[in-house]
Amino acid sequence: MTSRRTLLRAALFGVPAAALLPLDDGDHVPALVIGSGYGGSVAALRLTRAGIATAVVEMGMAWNTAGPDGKIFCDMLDPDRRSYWLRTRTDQPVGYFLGIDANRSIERYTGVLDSERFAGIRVYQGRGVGGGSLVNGGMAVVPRRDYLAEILPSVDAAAMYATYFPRATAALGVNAVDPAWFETADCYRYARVSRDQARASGYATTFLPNVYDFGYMRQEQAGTVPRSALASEVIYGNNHGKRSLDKTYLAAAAATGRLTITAQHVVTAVAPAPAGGWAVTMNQLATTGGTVATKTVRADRVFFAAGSVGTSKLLVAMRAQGRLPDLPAAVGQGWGNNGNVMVARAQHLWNTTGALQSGMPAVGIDNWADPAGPVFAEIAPFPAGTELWISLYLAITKNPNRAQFAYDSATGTVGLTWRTAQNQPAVAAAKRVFDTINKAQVTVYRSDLFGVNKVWGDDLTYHPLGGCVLGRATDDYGRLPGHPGLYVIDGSLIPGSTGVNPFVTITALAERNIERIIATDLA
Ligand code: FAE
Repeated sequence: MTSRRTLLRAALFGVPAAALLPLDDGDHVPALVIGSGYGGSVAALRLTRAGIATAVVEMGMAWNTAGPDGKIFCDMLDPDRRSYWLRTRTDQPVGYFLGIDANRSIERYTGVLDSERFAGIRVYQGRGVGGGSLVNGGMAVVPRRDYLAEILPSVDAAAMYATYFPRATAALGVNAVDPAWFETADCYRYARVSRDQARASGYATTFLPNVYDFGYMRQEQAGTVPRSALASEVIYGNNHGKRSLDKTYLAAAAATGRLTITAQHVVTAVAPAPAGGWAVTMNQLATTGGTVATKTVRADRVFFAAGSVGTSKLLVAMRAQGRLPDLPAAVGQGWGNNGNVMVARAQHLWNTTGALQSGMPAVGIDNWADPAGPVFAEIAPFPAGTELWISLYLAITKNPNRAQFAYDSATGTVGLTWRTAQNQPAVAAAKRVFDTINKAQVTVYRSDLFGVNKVWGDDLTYHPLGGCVLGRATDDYGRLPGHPGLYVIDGSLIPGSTGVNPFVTITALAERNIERIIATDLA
Protein backbone atom coordinates (compact mmCIF):
# COMPACT_ATOMS: atom_id res chain seq x y z
CA MET A 1 0.00 0.00 0.00
CA THR A 2 1.39 3.35 -0.98
CA SER A 3 1.71 5.70 1.95
CA ARG A 4 -0.14 8.98 2.01
CA ARG A 5 3.18 10.76 2.31
CA THR A 6 4.50 9.19 -0.90
CA LEU A 7 1.34 10.23 -2.68
CA LEU A 8 1.59 13.77 -1.37
CA ARG A 9 5.21 13.99 -2.49
CA ALA A 10 4.24 12.66 -5.90
CA ALA A 11 1.46 15.23 -6.12
CA LEU A 12 3.92 18.03 -5.44
CA PHE A 13 6.66 16.99 -7.77
CA GLY A 14 4.95 15.02 -10.52
CA VAL A 15 6.26 11.86 -12.08
CA PRO A 16 9.62 10.92 -10.51
CA ALA A 17 12.57 10.71 -12.87
CA ALA A 18 12.98 7.04 -11.97
CA ALA A 19 9.75 6.23 -13.82
CA LEU A 20 10.97 7.94 -16.99
CA LEU A 21 12.73 4.83 -18.14
CA PRO A 22 12.52 4.22 -21.90
CA LEU A 23 11.78 0.78 -23.32
CA ASP A 24 14.49 -0.98 -25.29
CA ASP A 25 14.17 -2.83 -28.57
CA GLY A 26 13.20 -6.44 -27.86
CA ASP A 27 11.68 -5.78 -24.41
CA HIS A 28 8.69 -7.84 -23.29
CA VAL A 29 6.11 -6.19 -21.02
CA PRO A 30 2.85 -7.44 -19.48
CA ALA A 31 0.95 -4.26 -20.32
CA LEU A 32 1.71 -1.41 -22.69
CA VAL A 33 -0.34 1.80 -22.82
CA ILE A 34 -0.12 3.98 -25.93
CA GLY A 35 -0.53 7.60 -24.82
CA SER A 36 -0.51 9.30 -21.40
CA GLY A 37 -3.68 11.42 -21.45
CA TYR A 38 -6.79 10.67 -19.38
CA GLY A 39 -7.53 7.15 -20.63
CA GLY A 40 -3.89 6.15 -20.51
CA SER A 41 -3.32 7.55 -17.03
CA VAL A 42 -6.34 5.73 -15.59
CA ALA A 43 -5.09 2.48 -17.17
CA ALA A 44 -1.59 3.11 -15.78
CA LEU A 45 -2.81 3.70 -12.22
CA ARG A 46 -5.28 0.85 -12.02
CA LEU A 47 -3.01 -1.71 -13.71
CA THR A 48 0.00 -0.89 -11.54
CA ARG A 49 -2.14 -0.89 -8.40
CA ALA A 50 -3.36 -4.37 -9.45
CA GLY A 51 0.27 -5.48 -9.42
CA ILE A 52 0.86 -5.40 -13.18
CA ALA A 53 4.07 -3.83 -14.46
CA THR A 54 2.97 -1.25 -17.02
CA ALA A 55 4.85 0.63 -19.72
CA VAL A 56 3.36 3.89 -21.01
CA VAL A 57 4.62 5.09 -24.39
CA GLU A 58 4.08 8.80 -25.11
CA MET A 59 5.06 10.67 -28.29
CA GLY A 60 5.44 14.02 -26.50
CA MET A 61 8.08 15.18 -24.04
CA ALA A 62 8.18 14.71 -20.27
CA TRP A 63 7.99 18.50 -19.61
CA ASN A 64 10.06 18.35 -16.43
CA THR A 65 13.00 20.58 -17.39
CA ALA A 66 13.06 24.36 -17.29
CA GLY A 67 14.20 26.32 -20.34
CA PRO A 68 16.73 29.19 -20.28
CA ASP A 69 14.05 31.49 -18.83
CA GLY A 70 13.72 29.22 -15.79
CA LYS A 71 10.26 28.06 -16.87
CA ILE A 72 9.07 24.72 -18.21
CA PHE A 73 6.27 26.22 -20.33
CA CYS A 74 5.95 29.49 -22.24
CA ASP A 75 2.94 31.79 -21.95
CA MET A 76 0.35 32.76 -24.52
CA LEU A 77 1.65 36.28 -25.04
CA ASP A 78 5.17 35.24 -25.91
CA PRO A 79 5.03 31.78 -27.53
CA ASP A 80 8.34 30.16 -28.41
CA ARG A 81 9.34 26.73 -29.69
CA ARG A 82 7.81 25.07 -26.59
CA SER A 83 4.32 26.14 -27.70
CA TYR A 84 3.58 24.01 -30.78
CA TRP A 85 4.15 20.46 -31.93
CA LEU A 86 6.53 20.55 -34.91
CA ARG A 87 5.39 23.81 -36.51
CA THR A 88 7.44 26.76 -37.76
CA ARG A 89 4.57 29.17 -37.12
CA THR A 90 2.14 29.35 -34.23
CA ASP A 91 -1.46 28.41 -35.04
CA GLN A 92 -3.44 30.17 -32.33
CA PRO A 93 -7.10 29.19 -31.95
CA VAL A 94 -7.92 32.91 -32.03
CA GLY A 95 -5.51 33.58 -34.88
CA TYR A 96 -6.30 37.19 -35.82
CA PHE A 97 -6.59 40.58 -34.19
CA LEU A 98 -8.21 43.52 -35.99
CA GLY A 99 -8.31 41.14 -38.97
CA ILE A 100 -4.52 40.79 -39.01
CA ASP A 101 -2.79 37.41 -38.66
CA ALA A 102 -1.58 37.30 -35.05
CA ASN A 103 0.66 34.24 -35.45
CA ARG A 104 4.44 34.33 -35.35
CA SER A 105 7.40 32.26 -36.49
CA ILE A 106 8.81 29.72 -34.07
CA GLU A 107 11.58 27.14 -34.12
CA ARG A 108 10.36 23.65 -35.08
CA TYR A 109 10.26 21.62 -31.87
CA THR A 110 8.24 18.92 -30.15
CA GLY A 111 6.15 21.55 -28.34
CA VAL A 112 3.21 20.88 -26.07
CA LEU A 113 0.20 21.86 -28.21
CA ASP A 114 -0.59 20.19 -31.52
CA SER A 115 -2.85 21.86 -34.03
CA GLU A 116 -3.45 18.85 -36.25
CA ARG A 117 -4.85 20.00 -39.57
CA PHE A 118 -7.32 17.88 -41.48
CA ALA A 119 -9.12 19.02 -44.64
CA GLY A 120 -12.06 20.63 -42.81
CA ILE A 121 -10.94 21.13 -39.22
CA ARG A 122 -7.98 21.90 -36.95
CA VAL A 123 -7.93 19.52 -33.99
CA TYR A 124 -6.05 20.85 -30.93
CA GLN A 125 -4.42 18.22 -28.70
CA GLY A 126 -1.84 18.09 -25.92
CA ARG A 127 1.52 16.41 -26.55
CA GLY A 128 3.55 15.27 -23.60
CA VAL A 129 3.42 13.13 -20.48
CA GLY A 130 -0.08 14.02 -19.29
CA GLY A 131 -1.65 14.48 -22.74
CA GLY A 132 -4.45 17.02 -22.93
CA SER A 133 -4.18 17.77 -19.19
CA LEU A 134 -1.05 19.81 -19.90
CA VAL A 135 -2.79 22.31 -22.18
CA ASN A 136 -6.45 22.29 -21.31
CA GLY A 137 -8.56 24.76 -19.35
CA GLY A 138 -8.96 22.33 -16.47
CA MET A 139 -12.77 22.54 -16.51
CA ALA A 140 -13.97 19.34 -14.89
CA VAL A 141 -17.64 19.07 -15.74
CA VAL A 142 -19.79 15.99 -15.08
CA PRO A 143 -22.20 15.48 -18.00
CA ARG A 144 -25.97 15.56 -17.62
CA ARG A 145 -27.31 12.19 -16.66
CA ASP A 146 -30.03 12.06 -19.32
CA TYR A 147 -27.52 13.00 -22.01
CA LEU A 148 -25.00 10.37 -20.90
CA ALA A 149 -27.76 7.78 -21.09
CA GLU A 150 -28.60 9.02 -24.60
CA ILE A 151 -25.03 8.86 -25.98
CA LEU A 152 -23.91 5.68 -24.19
CA PRO A 153 -27.09 3.61 -23.79
CA SER A 154 -25.23 0.40 -22.95
CA VAL A 155 -23.53 2.00 -19.92
CA ASP A 156 -25.27 1.75 -16.53
CA ALA A 157 -25.77 5.44 -15.72
CA ALA A 158 -26.56 4.74 -12.06
CA ALA A 159 -23.15 3.11 -11.55
CA MET A 160 -21.43 5.96 -13.37
CA TYR A 161 -22.91 8.63 -11.09
CA ALA A 162 -22.67 6.58 -7.89
CA THR A 163 -19.15 5.23 -8.38
CA TYR A 164 -17.11 6.24 -11.41
CA PHE A 165 -17.69 10.00 -11.66
CA PRO A 166 -16.91 10.46 -7.93
CA ARG A 167 -13.83 8.20 -8.30
CA ALA A 168 -12.63 10.21 -11.31
CA THR A 169 -13.19 13.67 -9.81
CA ALA A 170 -11.47 12.67 -6.56
CA ALA A 171 -8.40 11.27 -8.34
CA LEU A 172 -8.22 14.27 -10.69
CA GLY A 173 -8.19 16.71 -7.76
CA VAL A 174 -11.26 18.67 -8.87
CA ASN A 175 -12.09 21.76 -6.78
CA ALA A 176 -14.62 24.59 -6.82
CA VAL A 177 -14.12 28.33 -6.84
CA ASP A 178 -15.20 30.16 -3.67
CA PRO A 179 -18.24 32.13 -4.90
CA ALA A 180 -17.58 35.07 -2.56
CA TRP A 181 -13.98 35.41 -3.75
CA PHE A 182 -15.10 35.07 -7.37
CA GLU A 183 -17.39 38.09 -6.97
CA THR A 184 -14.49 40.33 -5.95
CA ALA A 185 -11.44 38.96 -7.78
CA ASP A 186 -10.05 41.23 -10.50
CA CYS A 187 -9.05 38.20 -12.57
CA TYR A 188 -12.68 37.11 -12.98
CA ARG A 189 -14.11 40.48 -13.97
CA TYR A 190 -14.40 39.20 -17.55
CA ALA A 191 -16.47 36.24 -16.36
CA ARG A 192 -18.75 38.36 -14.18
CA VAL A 193 -19.47 40.80 -17.01
CA SER A 194 -20.42 37.98 -19.41
CA ARG A 195 -22.35 36.10 -16.76
CA ASP A 196 -24.41 39.11 -15.71
CA GLN A 197 -25.26 39.92 -19.32
CA ALA A 198 -26.26 36.30 -20.02
CA ARG A 199 -28.53 36.30 -16.99
CA ALA A 200 -30.02 39.66 -17.89
CA SER A 201 -30.75 38.20 -21.33
CA GLY A 202 -32.66 35.28 -19.83
CA TYR A 203 -30.03 32.54 -19.65
CA ALA A 204 -28.97 30.38 -16.71
CA THR A 205 -25.32 30.29 -15.74
CA THR A 206 -23.32 27.88 -13.63
CA PHE A 207 -19.93 27.70 -11.92
CA LEU A 208 -17.52 25.21 -13.49
CA PRO A 209 -15.38 22.98 -11.25
CA ASN A 210 -11.71 22.87 -12.24
CA VAL A 211 -8.51 20.92 -11.57
CA TYR A 212 -6.57 24.16 -11.24
CA ASP A 213 -5.99 24.82 -7.53
CA PHE A 214 -8.26 27.78 -6.77
CA GLY A 215 -6.44 28.23 -3.46
CA TYR A 216 -3.24 28.82 -5.41
CA MET A 217 -5.07 31.20 -7.73
CA ARG A 218 -6.21 33.28 -4.77
CA GLN A 219 -2.59 33.60 -3.72
CA GLU A 220 -1.69 34.63 -7.28
CA GLN A 221 -4.32 37.34 -7.13
CA ALA A 222 -2.93 38.42 -3.74
CA GLY A 223 0.59 38.54 -5.21
CA THR A 224 2.13 36.06 -2.78
CA VAL A 225 3.14 33.28 -5.22
CA PRO A 226 4.46 33.12 -8.80
CA ARG A 227 1.61 33.65 -11.25
CA SER A 228 0.49 31.05 -13.77
CA ALA A 229 -3.26 31.17 -14.55
CA LEU A 230 -2.94 34.91 -13.90
CA ALA A 231 0.13 35.18 -16.14
CA SER A 232 -1.58 34.22 -19.41
CA GLU A 233 -0.61 30.58 -19.06
CA VAL A 234 -2.97 27.86 -20.21
CA ILE A 235 -2.92 26.38 -23.73
CA TYR A 236 0.90 26.12 -23.85
CA GLY A 237 1.03 24.67 -20.32
CA ASN A 238 0.90 25.99 -16.75
CA ASN A 239 4.07 26.39 -14.70
CA HIS A 240 2.10 26.35 -11.43
CA GLY A 241 -1.29 25.62 -9.95
CA LYS A 242 -2.63 22.98 -12.29
CA ARG A 243 -3.24 19.41 -11.17
CA SER A 244 -2.34 17.90 -14.51
CA LEU A 245 -2.19 14.10 -14.87
CA ASP A 246 1.56 13.93 -14.29
CA LYS A 247 0.83 15.28 -10.78
CA THR A 248 -2.23 13.10 -10.08
CA TYR A 249 -2.90 9.75 -11.75
CA LEU A 250 0.57 9.24 -13.23
CA ALA A 251 2.41 10.30 -10.08
CA ALA A 252 0.30 7.86 -8.06
CA ALA A 253 0.96 5.09 -10.62
CA ALA A 254 4.70 5.81 -10.45
CA ALA A 255 4.55 5.59 -6.65
CA THR A 256 3.70 1.88 -6.99
CA GLY A 257 7.15 1.29 -8.47
CA ARG A 258 5.55 -0.63 -11.36
CA LEU A 259 5.27 2.14 -13.94
CA THR A 260 7.73 3.10 -16.66
CA ILE A 261 7.14 5.97 -19.07
CA THR A 262 8.82 6.06 -22.45
CA ALA A 263 8.51 9.68 -23.58
CA GLN A 264 9.27 11.03 -27.07
CA HIS A 265 8.41 7.70 -28.71
CA VAL A 266 5.58 7.51 -31.24
CA VAL A 267 3.90 4.17 -31.79
CA THR A 268 3.66 3.42 -35.50
CA ALA A 269 2.44 -0.18 -35.61
CA VAL A 270 0.71 -2.89 -33.58
CA ALA A 271 0.47 -6.45 -34.96
CA PRO A 272 0.29 -10.00 -33.62
CA ALA A 273 3.70 -11.08 -32.24
CA PRO A 274 4.92 -14.50 -33.46
CA ALA A 275 5.78 -15.45 -29.87
CA GLY A 276 2.29 -14.48 -28.65
CA GLY A 277 0.81 -11.19 -27.56
CA TRP A 278 1.33 -8.07 -29.63
CA ALA A 279 4.35 -6.50 -31.33
CA VAL A 280 4.39 -2.74 -30.81
CA THR A 281 6.71 -0.73 -33.04
CA MET A 282 7.73 2.80 -32.13
CA ASN A 283 10.01 5.57 -33.32
CA GLN A 284 12.11 7.47 -30.83
CA LEU A 285 11.85 11.15 -31.77
CA ALA A 286 14.40 13.94 -31.70
CA THR A 287 13.05 17.32 -30.56
CA THR A 288 13.13 18.38 -34.22
CA GLY A 289 10.76 15.51 -35.06
CA GLY A 290 13.25 13.20 -36.79
CA THR A 291 13.56 9.52 -35.90
CA VAL A 292 16.51 8.65 -33.65
CA ALA A 293 15.80 4.91 -33.35
CA THR A 294 13.12 2.35 -34.12
CA LYS A 295 12.18 -0.22 -31.51
CA THR A 296 9.82 -3.18 -31.36
CA VAL A 297 8.51 -4.35 -28.01
CA ARG A 298 6.32 -7.35 -27.21
CA ALA A 299 3.34 -6.75 -24.95
CA ASP A 300 0.84 -9.24 -23.59
CA ARG A 301 -1.79 -6.51 -23.52
CA VAL A 302 -2.01 -3.19 -25.34
CA PHE A 303 -4.23 -0.29 -24.28
CA PHE A 304 -4.91 2.29 -27.02
CA ALA A 305 -5.02 5.65 -25.24
CA ALA A 306 -3.61 7.91 -27.96
CA GLY A 307 -6.74 10.09 -27.90
CA SER A 308 -9.70 10.12 -30.28
CA VAL A 309 -7.53 11.08 -33.24
CA GLY A 310 -4.37 9.15 -32.31
CA THR A 311 -6.11 5.86 -31.52
CA SER A 312 -8.44 6.05 -34.52
CA LYS A 313 -5.62 6.88 -36.94
CA LEU A 314 -3.43 4.07 -35.65
CA LEU A 315 -6.16 1.40 -35.77
CA VAL A 316 -7.46 2.49 -39.20
CA ALA A 317 -3.90 2.34 -40.56
CA MET A 318 -3.29 -1.11 -39.01
CA ARG A 319 -6.46 -2.47 -40.60
CA ALA A 320 -5.69 -0.98 -44.03
CA GLN A 321 -2.07 -2.15 -43.97
CA GLY A 322 -3.15 -5.71 -43.15
CA ARG A 323 -1.45 -5.79 -39.74
CA LEU A 324 -4.80 -6.01 -37.93
CA PRO A 325 -6.99 -6.80 -40.98
CA ASP A 326 -9.94 -8.13 -39.01
CA LEU A 327 -10.70 -5.02 -36.96
CA PRO A 328 -14.43 -4.17 -37.11
CA ALA A 329 -15.72 -1.86 -39.84
CA ALA A 330 -16.86 0.54 -37.09
CA VAL A 331 -13.21 1.32 -36.25
CA GLY A 332 -12.63 4.83 -37.65
CA GLN A 333 -16.34 5.78 -37.63
CA GLY A 334 -18.50 8.04 -35.51
CA TRP A 335 -16.11 10.97 -34.99
CA GLY A 336 -17.46 14.33 -33.83
CA ASN A 337 -16.22 17.71 -32.52
CA ASN A 338 -18.50 17.93 -29.46
CA GLY A 339 -20.28 20.67 -31.42
CA ASN A 340 -17.45 23.14 -30.67
CA VAL A 341 -17.67 26.67 -32.03
CA MET A 342 -16.01 29.87 -30.78
CA VAL A 343 -17.32 33.41 -30.91
CA ALA A 344 -16.57 36.82 -29.37
CA ARG A 345 -18.62 39.91 -28.57
CA ALA A 346 -17.47 43.52 -28.36
CA GLN A 347 -18.32 45.19 -25.07
CA HIS A 348 -19.30 48.79 -24.49
CA LEU A 349 -16.50 51.01 -23.18
CA TRP A 350 -18.07 51.10 -19.71
CA ASN A 351 -18.13 47.30 -19.50
CA THR A 352 -14.44 46.64 -19.05
CA THR A 353 -13.42 42.96 -19.05
CA GLY A 354 -10.12 43.56 -17.26
CA ALA A 355 -6.43 43.57 -18.13
CA LEU A 356 -5.87 40.72 -15.69
CA GLN A 357 -7.79 37.58 -16.67
CA SER A 358 -7.52 34.10 -15.18
CA GLY A 359 -6.68 31.57 -17.88
CA MET A 360 -8.97 29.07 -16.17
CA PRO A 361 -12.64 29.60 -17.05
CA ALA A 362 -15.00 29.42 -14.06
CA VAL A 363 -18.50 30.06 -15.44
CA GLY A 364 -20.66 28.60 -18.20
CA ILE A 365 -23.92 29.65 -19.85
CA ASP A 366 -26.21 26.64 -19.63
CA ASN A 367 -28.88 26.58 -22.33
CA TRP A 368 -28.67 22.81 -22.90
CA ALA A 369 -32.30 22.20 -21.96
CA ASP A 370 -33.48 24.28 -24.93
CA PRO A 371 -34.86 21.75 -27.44
CA ALA A 372 -34.52 24.27 -30.27
CA GLY A 373 -30.73 24.16 -29.97
CA PRO A 374 -28.87 22.96 -26.88
CA VAL A 375 -25.82 25.12 -26.01
CA PHE A 376 -23.39 24.95 -23.11
CA ALA A 377 -21.01 27.88 -23.52
CA GLU A 378 -17.97 28.48 -21.35
CA ILE A 379 -17.03 32.08 -20.75
CA ALA A 380 -13.44 32.00 -21.98
CA PRO A 381 -10.63 34.39 -21.04
CA PHE A 382 -8.87 36.66 -23.52
CA PRO A 383 -5.74 37.17 -21.41
CA ALA A 384 -3.95 39.80 -23.49
CA GLY A 385 -2.58 41.68 -20.48
CA THR A 386 -4.44 44.83 -21.47
CA GLU A 387 -8.05 45.99 -21.59
CA LEU A 388 -9.70 44.91 -24.85
CA TRP A 389 -13.46 44.92 -24.09
CA ILE A 390 -13.73 41.43 -25.58
CA SER A 391 -16.02 38.65 -24.33
CA LEU A 392 -14.96 35.28 -25.73
CA TYR A 393 -16.90 32.01 -25.62
CA LEU A 394 -16.34 28.37 -26.47
CA ALA A 395 -19.76 26.87 -27.15
CA ILE A 396 -20.49 23.15 -26.91
CA THR A 397 -23.57 22.26 -28.99
CA LYS A 398 -25.47 19.17 -30.00
CA ASN A 399 -24.19 18.96 -33.56
CA PRO A 400 -25.43 15.62 -34.94
CA ASN A 401 -22.91 15.49 -37.80
CA ARG A 402 -20.19 12.84 -37.73
CA ALA A 403 -17.14 11.99 -39.82
CA GLN A 404 -14.82 9.06 -40.35
CA PHE A 405 -11.12 8.38 -40.62
CA ALA A 406 -9.92 7.02 -43.96
CA TYR A 407 -6.57 5.55 -45.00
CA ASP A 408 -4.86 7.00 -48.06
CA SER A 409 -2.64 4.27 -49.50
CA ALA A 410 -0.87 6.74 -51.80
CA THR A 411 0.53 8.77 -48.89
CA GLY A 412 0.28 6.16 -46.14
CA THR A 413 -1.56 8.68 -43.96
CA VAL A 414 -5.00 8.74 -42.37
CA GLY A 415 -7.37 11.61 -43.15
CA LEU A 416 -10.66 12.73 -41.60
CA THR A 417 -13.73 13.27 -43.82
CA TRP A 418 -15.09 16.19 -41.72
CA ARG A 419 -16.05 19.24 -43.81
CA THR A 420 -16.17 22.70 -42.22
CA ALA A 421 -19.78 23.03 -43.44
CA GLN A 422 -20.70 20.16 -41.12
CA ASN A 423 -20.33 22.60 -38.24
CA GLN A 424 -23.29 24.73 -39.41
CA PRO A 425 -25.68 23.25 -36.80
CA ALA A 426 -23.21 24.33 -34.09
CA VAL A 427 -23.05 27.87 -35.49
CA ALA A 428 -26.84 28.05 -35.76
CA ALA A 429 -27.37 26.93 -32.15
CA ALA A 430 -24.74 29.30 -30.74
CA LYS A 431 -26.06 32.15 -32.89
CA ARG A 432 -29.51 31.90 -31.30
CA VAL A 433 -27.99 32.42 -27.84
CA PHE A 434 -25.51 35.15 -28.71
CA ASP A 435 -27.89 37.01 -31.03
CA THR A 436 -30.28 37.17 -28.06
CA ILE A 437 -27.55 38.42 -25.72
CA ASN A 438 -26.32 40.98 -28.26
CA LYS A 439 -29.85 42.25 -28.83
CA ALA A 440 -30.58 42.58 -25.12
CA GLN A 441 -27.23 44.23 -24.37
CA VAL A 442 -27.10 46.28 -27.60
CA THR A 443 -23.70 44.82 -28.45
CA VAL A 444 -22.21 43.26 -31.59
CA TYR A 445 -20.02 40.35 -32.58
CA ARG A 446 -16.27 40.79 -33.11
CA SER A 447 -15.56 39.78 -36.70
CA ASP A 448 -11.78 40.31 -36.62
CA LEU A 449 -10.56 37.42 -34.45
CA PHE A 450 -11.15 34.27 -36.51
CA GLY A 451 -10.25 35.75 -39.90
CA VAL A 452 -11.08 38.86 -41.87
CA ASN A 453 -14.76 39.61 -41.40
CA LYS A 454 -15.36 36.21 -39.85
CA VAL A 455 -17.57 35.96 -36.76
CA TRP A 456 -17.47 32.23 -36.04
CA GLY A 457 -14.48 30.12 -35.08
CA ASP A 458 -16.07 27.11 -36.76
CA ASP A 459 -13.04 25.29 -38.19
CA LEU A 460 -11.38 24.12 -34.97
CA THR A 461 -12.08 21.84 -32.03
CA TYR A 462 -10.62 21.26 -28.57
CA HIS A 463 -12.87 18.24 -28.03
CA PRO A 464 -12.23 15.46 -30.57
CA LEU A 465 -14.40 12.48 -29.61
CA GLY A 466 -15.19 9.11 -31.15
CA GLY A 467 -13.65 7.04 -33.91
CA CYS A 468 -13.75 3.76 -31.94
CA VAL A 469 -17.14 4.02 -30.30
CA LEU A 470 -17.99 1.88 -27.28
CA GLY A 471 -20.35 -0.96 -28.16
CA ARG A 472 -19.75 -0.52 -31.90
CA ALA A 473 -16.01 -0.66 -32.65
CA THR A 474 -15.37 -2.34 -29.28
CA ASP A 475 -17.45 -4.38 -26.87
CA ASP A 476 -19.15 -2.62 -23.95
CA TYR A 477 -15.85 -2.29 -22.04
CA GLY A 478 -13.45 -1.25 -24.80
CA ARG A 479 -12.20 -4.67 -25.85
CA LEU A 480 -11.48 -4.94 -29.56
CA PRO A 481 -13.50 -7.98 -30.64
CA GLY A 482 -11.51 -10.91 -31.99
CA HIS A 483 -8.27 -9.37 -30.67
CA PRO A 484 -7.73 -10.70 -27.14
CA GLY A 485 -5.49 -8.32 -25.19
CA LEU A 486 -6.22 -5.21 -27.30
CA TYR A 487 -8.28 -2.48 -25.61
CA VAL A 488 -9.39 1.08 -26.38
CA ILE A 489 -9.61 3.33 -23.30
CA ASP A 490 -9.71 7.02 -24.33
CA GLY A 491 -11.95 9.67 -25.87
CA SER A 492 -12.36 7.65 -29.05
CA LEU A 493 -14.93 5.51 -27.19
CA ILE A 494 -17.35 8.45 -26.85
CA PRO A 495 -19.61 8.94 -29.87
CA GLY A 496 -18.69 12.49 -30.90
CA SER A 497 -20.45 14.44 -28.14
CA THR A 498 -20.72 14.71 -24.35
CA GLY A 499 -22.61 18.01 -24.06
CA VAL A 500 -19.95 19.37 -21.68
CA ASN A 501 -16.15 19.57 -21.60
CA PRO A 502 -15.15 15.92 -21.99
CA PHE A 503 -12.26 14.90 -19.75
CA VAL A 504 -14.29 13.90 -16.68
CA THR A 505 -16.47 11.68 -18.87
CA ILE A 506 -13.39 10.11 -20.50
CA THR A 507 -11.79 9.53 -17.09
CA ALA A 508 -14.90 8.03 -15.47
CA LEU A 509 -15.60 5.74 -18.42
CA ALA A 510 -11.97 4.57 -18.33
CA GLU A 511 -12.33 3.87 -14.59
CA ARG A 512 -15.45 1.80 -15.28
CA ASN A 513 -13.87 -0.17 -18.11
CA ILE A 514 -10.50 -0.88 -16.50
CA GLU A 515 -12.16 -2.13 -13.32
CA ARG A 516 -14.05 -4.75 -15.36
CA ILE A 517 -11.02 -5.63 -17.50
CA ILE A 518 -8.77 -6.16 -14.47
CA ALA A 519 -11.43 -8.28 -12.75
CA THR A 520 -12.22 -10.50 -15.73
CA ASP A 521 -9.25 -10.53 -18.13
CA LEU A 522 -6.30 -10.07 -15.78
CA ALA A 523 -7.39 -11.91 -12.65
P1 FAE B 1 -5.32 12.83 -24.77
O1 FAE B 1 -5.41 13.54 -23.49
O2 FAE B 1 -5.27 13.62 -26.04
O3 FAE B 1 -4.03 11.88 -24.69
C1 FAE B 1 -3.54 11.15 -25.78
C2 FAE B 1 -2.03 11.09 -25.66
O4 FAE B 1 -1.53 10.14 -26.60
C3 FAE B 1 -1.32 12.40 -25.98
O5 FAE B 1 -0.42 12.71 -24.94
C4 FAE B 1 -0.60 12.13 -27.31
O6 FAE B 1 0.62 12.85 -27.43
C5 FAE B 1 -0.36 10.63 -27.22
N1 FAE B 1 -0.24 9.98 -28.53
C6 FAE B 1 -1.02 10.15 -29.61
N2 FAE B 1 -0.65 9.31 -30.63
C7 FAE B 1 0.41 8.60 -30.13
C8 FAE B 1 1.23 7.58 -30.68
N3 FAE B 1 1.01 7.10 -31.94
N4 FAE B 1 2.23 7.08 -29.93
C9 FAE B 1 2.44 7.54 -28.67
N5 FAE B 1 1.69 8.50 -28.10
C10 FAE B 1 0.67 9.02 -28.81
O7 FAE B 1 -6.51 11.78 -24.97
N6 FAE B 1 -11.55 19.15 -21.72
C11 FAE B 1 -12.20 19.37 -20.56
O8 FAE B 1 -12.90 18.49 -20.06
N7 FAE B 1 -12.08 20.59 -19.92
C12 FAE B 1 -11.33 21.61 -20.44
O9 FAE B 1 -11.22 22.68 -19.83
C13 FAE B 1 -10.67 21.40 -21.67
N8 FAE B 1 -9.94 22.40 -22.26
C14 FAE B 1 -9.18 22.11 -23.37
C15 FAE B 1 -8.34 23.08 -23.88
C16 FAE B 1 -7.49 22.79 -24.96
C17 FAE B 1 -6.58 23.84 -25.52
C18 FAE B 1 -7.50 21.47 -25.52
C19 FAE B 1 -6.60 21.10 -26.66
C20 FAE B 1 -8.36 20.51 -25.02
C21 FAE B 1 -9.20 20.80 -23.95
N9 FAE B 1 -10.04 19.85 -23.40
C22 FAE B 1 -10.76 20.11 -22.26
C23 FAE B 1 -10.16 18.50 -23.99
C24 FAE B 1 -9.40 17.43 -23.21
O10 FAE B 1 -8.08 17.85 -22.95
C25 FAE B 1 -9.41 16.13 -24.03
O11 FAE B 1 -10.78 15.75 -24.21
C26 FAE B 1 -8.67 15.01 -23.36
O12 FAE B 1 -7.31 15.35 -23.16
C27 FAE B 1 -8.76 13.72 -24.17
O13 FAE B 1 -8.27 12.66 -23.38
P2 FAE B 1 -7.73 11.33 -24.04
O14 FAE B 1 -7.26 10.43 -22.97
O15 FAE B 1 -8.76 10.81 -25.00
